[in-house]
Amino acid sequence: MLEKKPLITDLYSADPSANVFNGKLYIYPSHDRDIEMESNDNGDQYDMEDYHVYEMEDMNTPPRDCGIALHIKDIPWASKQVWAPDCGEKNGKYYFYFPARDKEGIFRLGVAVGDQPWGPFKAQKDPIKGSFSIDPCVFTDDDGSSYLTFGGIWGGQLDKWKTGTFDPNGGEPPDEADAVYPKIAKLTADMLEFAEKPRDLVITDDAGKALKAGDRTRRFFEGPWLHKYNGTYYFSYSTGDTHQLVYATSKNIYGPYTWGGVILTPVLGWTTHHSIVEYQGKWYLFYHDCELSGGVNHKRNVKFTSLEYRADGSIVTINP
Ligand code: FUB
Repeated sequence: MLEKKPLITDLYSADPSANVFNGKLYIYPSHDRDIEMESNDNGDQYDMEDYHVYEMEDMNTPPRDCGIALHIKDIPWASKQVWAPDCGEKNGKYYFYFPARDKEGIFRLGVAVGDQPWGPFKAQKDPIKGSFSIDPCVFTDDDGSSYLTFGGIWGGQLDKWKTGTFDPNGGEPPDEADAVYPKIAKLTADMLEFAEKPRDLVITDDAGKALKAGDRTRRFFEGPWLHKYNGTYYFSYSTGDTHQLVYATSKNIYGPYTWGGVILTPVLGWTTHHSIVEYQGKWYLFYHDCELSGGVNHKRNVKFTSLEYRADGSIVTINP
């Protein structure tokens, strides 16, 4: 049984984005390095340099490492920290989205293009124009339009962009103010740029009020994922310092999204990050914890487990 077990055991892996291409499941994780570093709130310990892609035939066979798909030395604009990626497909080409710090130390989003789901991917010369922060998730809707949702506060810098420009002294708003919003932007037809200025993706409580910054067990922190189930959009994410994976739903891709509940209670390790995918007729949650390293925050391992919806569309909370 592979469920809830480390899937990749020869190196550390995290932030799994799982996607199905050509009838096979591909995992796009971060590749955590086996290095000694102190943890801090800036996330300096997540000092990753390359990406591997993994292919899974079925849920009983360990994934196959397809090798290095992209290395930071081949990303002209990046200086360090290639964090959580995702991959989308259009007209037989594969578009690999990733965050990295630029030469000024500001996180930007990049895209690299390949002919196969496993790469290799060739990075564009510059980051996506107007991009910032981390954790891009690409979602293609039924009409073929693709969107990026993205963002992450603290080390992910989203809270330094509240005014629309980068403020190195920015941070989370006071508890009683609205929480920092994750972002959503439609992509151009060639998948390489934003077709619009990124919009706020607002998450509300049941009464329609935007979640407050002090609502730390529910407000957005990082690791967005967007999927559709029975005609409803599900936006899911990590609450960061309260270590939960949670979701909110909407009938409109741009939101507002209404609070839904907890998907996964805290795992071993500080970060929690996920994706949700349907494969071979069942729904799965891909996530990570730090089991292999005995709890070292920046030495994580990817796992998966089954995910269930109730008849009303709500997601059954999973205990890791
Ligand atoms: O892996 C580096 C960062 O840690 C990711 O970008 C975040 O989502 C968190 O998992």
